[in-house]
Amino acid sequence: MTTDRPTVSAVRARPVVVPMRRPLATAGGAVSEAPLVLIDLDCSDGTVGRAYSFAYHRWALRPLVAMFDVLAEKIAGLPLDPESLQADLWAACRLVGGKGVAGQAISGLDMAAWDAFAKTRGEPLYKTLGVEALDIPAYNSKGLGMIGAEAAGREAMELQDEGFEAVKVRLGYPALEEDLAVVRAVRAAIGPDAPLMSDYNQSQSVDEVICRVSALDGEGLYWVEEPVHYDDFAGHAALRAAVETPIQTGENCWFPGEMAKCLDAGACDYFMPDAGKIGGVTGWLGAAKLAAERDMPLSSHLYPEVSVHLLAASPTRHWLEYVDWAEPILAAPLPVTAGFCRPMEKPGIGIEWNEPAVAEYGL
Ligand code: SMN
Ligand code: MG
Repeated sequence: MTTDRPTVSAVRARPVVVPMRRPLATAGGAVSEAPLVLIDLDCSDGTVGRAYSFAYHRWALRPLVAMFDVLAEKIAGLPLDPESLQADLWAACRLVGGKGVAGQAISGLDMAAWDAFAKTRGEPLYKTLGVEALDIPAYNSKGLGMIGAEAAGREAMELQDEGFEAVKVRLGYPALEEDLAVVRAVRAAIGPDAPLMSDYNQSQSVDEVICRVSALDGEGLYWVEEPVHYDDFAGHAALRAAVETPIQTGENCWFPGEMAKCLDAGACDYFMPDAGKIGGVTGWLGAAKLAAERDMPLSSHLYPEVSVHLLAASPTRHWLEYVDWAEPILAAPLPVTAGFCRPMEKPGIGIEWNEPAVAEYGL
């Protein structure tokens, strides 16, 4: 029992819809604005833990906020011990289940609790996790939705000009020839050596994607992400056996338990947890341990501000996905220097709200 710690006194979960500079059309659905839930976790000593949760769609904000509100009641008055708070939230959700908005709320509360905990120690999160700050290679994922070959070539250069070498392109056009044309246009724009990631957003059947990735094998893609439905692990493995391009997946796996099933099935060459679905910081630490045991390169999905700390704490760290979708409501964005990001030196994750912007975009 950790009686010397402050306790959780209240949680505020505020919905905002932040405009996106480059709306992202993916083969799994369009994201044209960033719907976020901003979490403030107040503690008895005045510390405030902050994190946000990405809701994907505006319509998903209401149930997500409601889930934050009801789960917050389960931890009010308890000591600020992030791992034991997550255990309590899991116990509360055992019958409901821990996927969907429940899983996102558990993960978001966990991130806010770790932020508060690191702040009570007066140190950045990476230090609380017992590691050093590191420069993590980042790819620019802020654009290259499904916009066609010509526009994709132009946009790829813009994305590089923002200070990155590596970029990610979304695929899954109606015909294979279009996927090929887009990849070739982007490659011609970024040069032969720049890492080029690609993402099918769960859109293909196993047979179709074997055909497509076989055709793309000679194009030098760094990885092909989520080729089929995220939990068709056997389908991922069948593709992997048939092609040479590395397979990346994981952004939709719930908590380390589902990740373990994915890895057991031999579904991927690389894995990319989403901090908002893998169980926040606590879940990520479990994912990092699993990845280390199996020598599995680990990249992040969204949430660059917290993920840069988490990758520093991951022995098999690989790439940080850089998006700027929360930037308008943050007091300061995560800096990028020549394609690398480093955890911020502020206490906790390093997230502060830009309150006038929050008021402007709040619902
Ligand atoms: C993605 C991210 C966020 C919303 C939609 C799609 C994409 C990615 O899968 O990996 O960046
Ligand atoms: Mg993806």
